Amino acid sequence: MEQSKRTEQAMQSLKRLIVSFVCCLPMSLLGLLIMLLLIYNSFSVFSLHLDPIPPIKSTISLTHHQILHHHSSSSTATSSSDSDTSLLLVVKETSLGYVQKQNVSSTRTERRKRRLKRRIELTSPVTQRPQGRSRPRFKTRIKSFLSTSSCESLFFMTWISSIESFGDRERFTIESLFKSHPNSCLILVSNSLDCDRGTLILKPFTDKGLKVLPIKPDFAYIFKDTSAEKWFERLKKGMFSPGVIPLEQNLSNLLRLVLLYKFGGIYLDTDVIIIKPLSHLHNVIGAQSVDSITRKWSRLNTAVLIFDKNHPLLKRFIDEFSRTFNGNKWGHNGPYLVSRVVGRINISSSSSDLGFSVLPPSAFYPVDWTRIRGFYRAPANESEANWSRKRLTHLRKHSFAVHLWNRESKKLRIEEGSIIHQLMSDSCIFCNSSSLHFS
Ligand SMILES: *C1O[C@H](CO)[C@@H](O)[C@H](O)[C@@H]1NC(C)=O
Ligand SMILES: *[C@@H]1O[C@H](CO)[C@@H](O)[C@H](O)[C@H]1NC(C)=O
Ligand SMILES: *[C@@H]1O[C@H](CO)[C@@H](O)[C@H](O)[C@H]1NC(C)=O
Ligand SMILES: *[C@@H]1O[C@H](CO)[C@@H](O)[C@H](O)[C@H]1NC(C)=O
Ligand SMILES: *[C@@H]1O[C@H](CO)[C@@H](O)[C@H](O)[C@H]1NC(C)=O
Ligand SMILES: *[C@@H]1O[C@H](CO)[C@@H](O)[C@H](O)[C@H]1NC(C)=O
Repeated sequence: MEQSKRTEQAMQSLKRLIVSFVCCLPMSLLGLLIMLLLIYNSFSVFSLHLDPIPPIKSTISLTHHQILHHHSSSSTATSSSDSDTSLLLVVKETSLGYVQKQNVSSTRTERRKRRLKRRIELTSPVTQRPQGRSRPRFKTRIKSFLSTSSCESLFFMTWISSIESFGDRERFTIESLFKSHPNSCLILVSNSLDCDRGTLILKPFTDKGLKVLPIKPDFAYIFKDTSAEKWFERLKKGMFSPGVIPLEQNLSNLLRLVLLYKFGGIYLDTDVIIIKPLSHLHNVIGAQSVDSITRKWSRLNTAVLIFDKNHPLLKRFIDEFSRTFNGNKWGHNGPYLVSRVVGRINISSSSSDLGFSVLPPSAFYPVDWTRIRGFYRAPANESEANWSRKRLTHLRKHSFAVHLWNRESKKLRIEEGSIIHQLMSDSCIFCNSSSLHFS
């Protein structure tokens, strides 16, 4: 009796030990593993059979905002004057090149596969645990969060990266979100923030009564009943070969689409500052650039997405992702993907009503990534100060959010008096982010 109790206690503490180990295992290792899996996937996914897409429908529902016309080039009729679109086609048609199909019967591959499987089981309880525990846990946690939170609107962010790399600037996106939407809820889907350390990072928000839930993704559950399900099955079954880089971005591209498709709401990248409430926007995607001659959008972006649950456009995005995924090309599965899909929609066809709007760049992408640098610098003289003032007035009037293009801007210091500094001062809650300190 005594002994069995002691054994049980020992088992309990062992379990706790394993769980805490798994939780705080360096995410870089997990990232590396999944990435390697991805490489296998990138050549096997092309053999996926997918159901044909239903007939294309679309009509633009007007908001108070100026709506850009759809870029109505069919895939063959792209004019060479539109460099963005031609670039799109080039990207789309490049083949996988060096990735070779492996000889499955090779014992080396088999061994690799077994080793990988074992390591995934160790590092990722979420993706591998068969059914039972993890699935209902994700689902029930989200359900109970939503049912107890009375959310005015629902936000999603994803962080499929290490907890160490979640810094002040990422946290600031959350600050700006709650500044404009204090009664909303945020579901932060993350493989690294759903543990004690993550809870601590978010504690300033929860202490203020702001509703944020960090939750580990159960990909099998999230992707279920979409075309991403098969894609993910293949990813999981995949072998891995050494080489190539980050899965995070690719997976995050898919995750945002499926989360909105399943739950509906507002998706935000972690390098966005919200400057105005988004709550009255429905089913919108933002253009990041506009053709200077035709005034039609030339590229859409996915850093901010606002869609109802089960929206047919999201389904098309997901289908396109599953069908054309290419882990070797930057942007192919994100901004280029949505541009491809929306570009194929014929809005003049009157029978169509997908019901979504394309907002002009001023809505979410008021500054191009090539010019973001200027937003971080303090004005050097009077005429720059004048320009900066005008720009700010314009932003406050016409923009809902500012995408900061983290890839370009994360190393930039935020100078006092710069546009970004002033926007951050407007949108902060704690106003003590280290980015706002200038000693
Ligand atoms: C998936 O990974 C990236 C591209 O950014 C490649 O460099 C990786 O190269 C991969 N793709 C993405 C993110 O689309
Ligand atoms: C795979 O490897 C085995 C043994 O190494 C060989 O007999 C077989 O022909 C190979 N198959 C292919 C498709 O290369
Ligand atoms: C900012 O303030 C919050 C809430 O008062 C606090 O929890 C957090 O540690 C502070 N952060 C910094 C960087 O000082
Ligand atoms: C779009 O639809 C209209 C009306 O159905 C049709 O006349 C037109 O040819 C279509 N355009 C393209 C590019 O498919
Ligand atoms: C202000 O500074 C910019 C760049 O530093 C310079 O190009 C511009 O001529 C200056 N304007 C005036 C009025 O000094
Ligand atoms: C800046 O704006 C002020 C007031 O609007 C104006 O008087 C001044 O001439 C402007 N300075 C420059 C260098 O444009």
